[in-house]
Amino acid sequence: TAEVMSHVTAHFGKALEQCREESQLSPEVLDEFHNFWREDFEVVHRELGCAIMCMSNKFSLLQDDARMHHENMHDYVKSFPQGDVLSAKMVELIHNCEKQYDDIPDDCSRVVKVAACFKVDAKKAGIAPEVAMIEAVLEKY
Ligand code: BOM
Repeated sequence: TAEVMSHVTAHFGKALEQCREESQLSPEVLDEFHNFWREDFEVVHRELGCAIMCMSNKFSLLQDDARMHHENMHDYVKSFPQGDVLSAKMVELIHNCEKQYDDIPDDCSRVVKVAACFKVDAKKAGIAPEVAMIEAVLEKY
């Protein structure tokens, strides 16, 4: 659900500042991670892909090939309130997007395409959070 996704995003987003330098993601492109979900934010910058990869690695969500670690992602999402209602869907949506862009050799470029695909599909599935929902739970993490 969107409520659960707001918690996952709030927690995941805390890793952005740890990753900003190495990913070269400028605050002008994305200042706070939760703006990822804004209607007018375009998920297109290669540096955002690098940042998402770096952030994911902080929580062991990727395998050595920079693809999602299914079991760890499942457990990560499950660790949030009512996470069990979102975890399987989230893994399914991300994996479906990974399959569509598997031919892109550059990891950062591929991950940003996967993230953009995930944003579209999460909206379609009705599990994309409103930014206000994320802001309401930021202080919990
Ligand atoms: O193949 C690379 C897999 C990358 C997984 C992350 C994709 C989604 C990132 C963008 C949105 C994040 C929102 C919430 C936290 C996700 C863990």
